[in-house]
Amino acid sequence: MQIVKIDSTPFNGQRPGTSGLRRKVKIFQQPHYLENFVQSIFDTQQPLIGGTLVVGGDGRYYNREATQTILRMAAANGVARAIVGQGGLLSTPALSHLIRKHQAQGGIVLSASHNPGGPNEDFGIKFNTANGGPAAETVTEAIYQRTTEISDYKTLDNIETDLDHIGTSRLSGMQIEIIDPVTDYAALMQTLFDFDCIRRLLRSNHFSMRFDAMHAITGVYATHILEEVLGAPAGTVINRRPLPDFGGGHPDPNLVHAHELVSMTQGHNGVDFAAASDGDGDRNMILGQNFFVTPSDSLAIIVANAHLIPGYQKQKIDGVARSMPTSQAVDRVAGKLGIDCFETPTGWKFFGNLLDAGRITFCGEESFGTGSNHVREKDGLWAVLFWLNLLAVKQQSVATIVQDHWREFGRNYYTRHDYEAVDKTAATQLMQHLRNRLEALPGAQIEGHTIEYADDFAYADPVDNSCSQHQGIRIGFTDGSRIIYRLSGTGTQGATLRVYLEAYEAAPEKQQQATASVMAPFVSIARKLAQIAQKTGRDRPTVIT
Ligand code: G16
Repeated sequence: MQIVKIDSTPFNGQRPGTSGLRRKVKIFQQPHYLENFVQSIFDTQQPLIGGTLVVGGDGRYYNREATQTILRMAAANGVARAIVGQGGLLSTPALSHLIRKHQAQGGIVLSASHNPGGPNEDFGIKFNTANGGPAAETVTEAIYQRTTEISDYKTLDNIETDLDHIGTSRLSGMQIEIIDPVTDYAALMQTLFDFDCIRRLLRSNHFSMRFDAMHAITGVYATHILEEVLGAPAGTVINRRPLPDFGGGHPDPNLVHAHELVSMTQGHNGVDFAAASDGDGDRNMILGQNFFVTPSDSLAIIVANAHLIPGYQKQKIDGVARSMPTSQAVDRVAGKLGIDCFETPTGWKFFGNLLDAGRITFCGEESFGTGSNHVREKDGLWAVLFWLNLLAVKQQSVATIVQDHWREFGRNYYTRHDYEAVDKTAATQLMQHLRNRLEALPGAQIEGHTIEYADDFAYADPVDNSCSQHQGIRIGFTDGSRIIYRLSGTGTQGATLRVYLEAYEAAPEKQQQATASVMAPFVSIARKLAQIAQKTGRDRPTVIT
């Protein structure tokens, strides 16, 4: 096995977005494209040399080829030990756990998350640091800078690793351990939740559930944990087989893309509980019979009920954090518990420092992400198990738990409108137009609502004092409602404008209205304020969640 140095030249645009570098598969398949990015990781992350690297992905098209490329390059660059999920598979939270468990120096996640997969769809690569979490902006920026000046990369002469058999082998000087992707993660879940209690619920004749793996990575994890360990009836996990193109679907657990699952919850015979996860297993959607739990509410309810769950009974709840566009429901819970509540920019990487410093125990985002200090990624199945444990303890329906929560804390009605594949220049101009108006907005009255504040969100990390600017436009009204505008950092086509809308209702008798009708006035204000139709040519959003 010979180490070879291959000449290369930089590619434009290898700056990671909200969560790693996501591009069309065809772009990644260009000679040297993936290699340049991987070499830039090794060139800038010195502890990996002589250290341990964890590698795995969500099984999407190009996962295996990329795994082989990374292993050859890791060996050629002097990594001492690589831990790889069997078949090149690892869910994102499981990979985070493995980094922490083995005190690895980092990990590489191969995923474009909820984006579709296949030869004409998306692929992605993300570097996680030794804490198990997505690399901070300073790290991703250093990797990006390196991609702009790279002139060669190191690899091994064409050699393939057997990814399918569990065991240890050597590749040049590097030890490769192929491990079962599920075992360690399942063991971690068992330390947090009352499996006996959940088992009784799942085996009861009065309870029915479905989990939709959307032909993505959690099929493997959910089948083992829910059906084999917890005894849920066979068939509880649907779309369980991970496929390179996710069966042609969009592995995004929301009301639009998980419609098959949603229909199973509807009507008198609808299942009592349903949940779905995304491509790489870090997102979750929670449903009850005829009931959808918004991710923002789910976070608030998890925090409010943590004392009922074994893994969190034992620890003090340090604080919570939510991304800025996530509803303020959790703020109210934090207020009542007397704990800190941090508002961070969109992107799980912003929770890392707070978790590492013990400032927060739970965190979450409106984008179907919830997690805790057990790993440094959001964790789809963890959220599902949390809810199952809660249902088992409370012996109430999902709807009752949520509605009781609203009665106690008030309800934050919430919706998000996405305008996808918008012309990039038009989207940038729209944001700039809003920025230009910010100073004039406070005090203005629009359609009967008074604007209290308007700003361009900036975040100063309380742990390392790093500052992140331009993280979205926030417009807050005197009645507690908000409109947020942001451009997505995960799309691969044009720009995606996200408009997040939230309205607070304290009165229980007004908490049962349809979200669309409560939000309608704010949708109208949001469109007018940003001149969405004029600037983007779109008179309606592509996706409403
Ligand atoms: C990623 C990030 C999340 C973020 C989401 C949406 O999730 O990890 O923190 O909320 O993207 O980001 P954006 O609004 O910029 O598209 P995932 O599940 O795609 O890795």
